[in-house]
Amino acid sequence: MSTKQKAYEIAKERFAAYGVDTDAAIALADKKPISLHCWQGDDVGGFENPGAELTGGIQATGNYPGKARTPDELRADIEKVLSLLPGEHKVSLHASYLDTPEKVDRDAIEPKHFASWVEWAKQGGFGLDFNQTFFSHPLSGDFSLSSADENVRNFWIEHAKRCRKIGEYFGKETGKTCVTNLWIHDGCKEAPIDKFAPRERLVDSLDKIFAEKIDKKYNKDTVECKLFGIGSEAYVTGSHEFYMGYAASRGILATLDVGHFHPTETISGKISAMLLFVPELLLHVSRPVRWDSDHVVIMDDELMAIMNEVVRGGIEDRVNIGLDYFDASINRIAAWTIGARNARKALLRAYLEPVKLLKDLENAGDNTSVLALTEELKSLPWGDVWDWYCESKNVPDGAAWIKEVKAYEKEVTSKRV
Ligand code: RNT
Ligand code: ZN
Repeated sequence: MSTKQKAYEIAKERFAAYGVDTDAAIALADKKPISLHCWQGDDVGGFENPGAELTGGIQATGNYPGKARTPDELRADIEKVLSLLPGEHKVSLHASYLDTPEKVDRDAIEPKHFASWVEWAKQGGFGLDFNQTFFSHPLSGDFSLSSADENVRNFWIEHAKRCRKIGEYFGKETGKTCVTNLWIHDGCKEAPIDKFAPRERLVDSLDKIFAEKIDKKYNKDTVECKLFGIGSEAYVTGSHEFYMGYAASRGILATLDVGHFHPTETISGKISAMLLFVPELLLHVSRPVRWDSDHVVIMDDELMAIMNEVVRGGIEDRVNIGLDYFDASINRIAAWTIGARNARKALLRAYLEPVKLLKDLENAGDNTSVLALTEELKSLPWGDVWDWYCESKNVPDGAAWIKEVKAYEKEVTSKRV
């Protein structure tokens, strides 16, 4: 028996004392898909124009060498990351990551431009998620779907409609539902006098985009709100209230990004309220440091609180988990791996909580015991359960995976110049 297995056997007994079945917790944490965001691999660059500037009020800082330059390189990098992660995954693509030798503008993209991604996903046995790309384009401007310029607005409406069809194609081909996320950067540096007009235009654009019914078995639509961005500090058309109302009234999904709220506002606190009014959520698991900085996800209080909410609420089937951050200052494969492992680790930890026991105590009005117990649970050996989970899936532990990433850097990414 390996050291990790021995430690696991002890941990198993410790958790059993609280009525927690660690084997069952591992199985549940393992099967919930986490969507890996393709854009960590190349600083949100995409493959339309090499070297194009990232716009839309988001920024990837750092110039660590070795970012992926082609779809093949990006796929190889993601495969490396996947080999270092336990559990089910999906891969989330942006429209700007199309794979075609032709020049195809955003209002002309078709499923065929993503065929190589689909073949790859089928081979890997994982699903794909999708995102319309409104930023980093000559027509992005300050406003896209809420633009006063009808030509600009129509261009983006067409783009968004096409993306839904690509999402449908992903769903049909992979056999796994695609979640297509719509985020626009629209907003301004100073508060406009007329705050209604852009929002009225956005409602109109969205209604046009979502007019075509697509089978939810293949594609589900979600809209992502935001508080501010660089250059849109004072006004964002697609605010939280805007999309909350829109998603609830249209019966579509809403996306909650950890970094899109005031610094003391948490998305973990919003999940139970939102799910009473929207059918499902997409979470953009990220880490904001003072602003929407998209730092690598670490094992912080909010990550644990998010996963606890998902498990305590028994809402796994209505919460889609995706990652969204981009750090170009450290090895990108490591950045991906750290965040994705942490998300899974926090999920496993949440499944190791004696939820029923805590709820019973709460319902009996024994808040003293609830607080005492939740604090005691923090030091149970959940790390031993995680380590055994990884070992049992042949996934390397910390020290070992870092070595693998370093070897890959030496052999592959450092040669990309
Ligand atoms: C931006 C949003 C959005 C993007 C990605 C690249 O603030 O969070 O989700 O990060 O689409
Ligand atoms: Zn996001």
